[in-house]
Amino acid sequence: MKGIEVISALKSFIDENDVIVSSNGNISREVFHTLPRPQVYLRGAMGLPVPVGLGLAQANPNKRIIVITGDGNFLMGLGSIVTSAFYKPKNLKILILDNMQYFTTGGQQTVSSAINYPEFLESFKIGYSRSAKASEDKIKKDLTEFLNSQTFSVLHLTIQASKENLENIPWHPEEIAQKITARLTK
Ligand SMILES: Cc1ncc(C[n+]2csc(CCOP(=O)(O)OP(=O)(O)O)c2C)c(N)n1
Repeated sequence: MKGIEVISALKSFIDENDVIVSSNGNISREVFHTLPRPQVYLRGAMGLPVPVGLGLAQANPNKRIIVITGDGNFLMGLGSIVTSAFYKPKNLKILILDNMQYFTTGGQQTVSSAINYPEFLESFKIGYSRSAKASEDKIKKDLTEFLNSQTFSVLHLTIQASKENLENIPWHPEEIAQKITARLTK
């Protein structure tokens, strides 16, 4: 499956109690054009989706925070998975969309292939973790288990790299921050 297909499949699982944090580049664009707005679209800032998601989850225990991150972003901010696994916020869900490349900047290879994700994630005793290839016939089941587990959860899905020629997000980061703050303080 392509990343945008996985993101589209998420649509029927989320509501206004959910806040999505998307990693910079292609994934933020796909989230912007596919899911309800506003969400936390990171722009420019690489490596930050998990740390930002962790902070939001701790500060907003009544919201479910769903981080959607590329493998490049995930690996750049890797330390924060350890912190997240230590605190295990029940309302934090991390979805890694792994195309094994920095797709946004031209498809340079990441070091994702050096990681055995099932063993790596299990080693932190994360409440729920699963690593699989994203597939049409399993995606609903995978998303249901991942999102319904009443614990800190990580789902690592390998995806097919794909470009959808989506327009850039027209909102400046400050505007994104204002819109999401308004949502969170409502
Ligand atoms: C610190 C830093 N280094 C490099 C970049 C340039 N950059 C923007 S997006 C991106 C690739 C992100 O890769 P990944 O998270 O795997 O997502 P994908 O593009 O594959 O969807 C890079 C290298 C940046 N914005 N910040």
